[in-house]
Amino acid sequence: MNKFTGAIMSAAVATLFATGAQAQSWDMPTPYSDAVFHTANISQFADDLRASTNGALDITVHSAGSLFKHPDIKNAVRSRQVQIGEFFLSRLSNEDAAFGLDSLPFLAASYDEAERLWAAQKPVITELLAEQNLMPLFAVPWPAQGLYTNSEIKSVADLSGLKFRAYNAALESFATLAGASPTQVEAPDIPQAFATGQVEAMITSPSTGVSSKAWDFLSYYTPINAWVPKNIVVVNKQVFDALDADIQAAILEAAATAETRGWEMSRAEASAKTATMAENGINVVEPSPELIAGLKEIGAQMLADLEANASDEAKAIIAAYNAN
Ligand code: PCA
Repeated sequence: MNKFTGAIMSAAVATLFATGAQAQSWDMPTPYSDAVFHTANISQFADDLRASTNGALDITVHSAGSLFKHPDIKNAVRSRQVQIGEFFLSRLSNEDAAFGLDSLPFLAASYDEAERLWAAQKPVITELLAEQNLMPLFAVPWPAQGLYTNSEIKSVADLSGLKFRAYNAALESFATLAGASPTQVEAPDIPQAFATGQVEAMITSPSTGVSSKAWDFLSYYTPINAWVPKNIVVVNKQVFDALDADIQAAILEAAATAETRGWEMSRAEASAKTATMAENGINVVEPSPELIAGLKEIGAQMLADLEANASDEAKAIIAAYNAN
């Protein structure tokens, strides 16, 4: 091949791979296992984008904390070690209470309330995350959080002294106010933490009860339905801003679809996974009015503490939420 035809061929190859030349391979760490609906939703999001961009954006999902541990995912996206990632939104409550409002007991306890809370949170959180060069793409709730124990819990007093698994600061406060002793344990480590006696009770969704096979180490589930916390997917803003407009549009479209699909999946999970637990021998016991009244007192205390110390942003979200 002479120089001339070589040059023509290179040009042809360059044209042929015009899309390929800009093809992006992204890594996406997530905290939860493949058995969890959030992970299924995110895999579908990645598939949708591979299809809608003709392969120009190829996202590899690294589930269950396999690439980065949950506490490190946000900073991995921030520092561009990865382009995109998922985490439990209320983990960031130590940065600003605005991030943690979906984990306050009985502030927003149904899906409809959770939707209204997210509408109030989203603009504020978008601004706060932009300060860290992060951009939210979509947020999806877990089913309402219920109580898992080894004996029937009739009032808050029955929680006293229990070694309690926690997943964020709000749940730690909640357990402490109930007289229990909280320990932070990531979702994939739940079976191990119960097996070794590190913890003996927890509050989480029926989804996580089933994915961790709660029936192997717990016998009662009390659907107190106290809050509806969310996972959020964020992309590095600098990475996003550098993309071609058509890829950006494809991402925003797939994200909107994933948010709608995720909320639907979550709603369907709540009853289906509670039924799975019952089938596997867990006693599903409706909470007594006394238990709920005691838990609501704790929630009111936590809200009062939060309002005494919270940022103006967090207070504005609560005001906007209550005004609707
Ligand atoms: N499952 C996750 C977060 C909330 C939930 O329902 C967990 O238990 O870690």
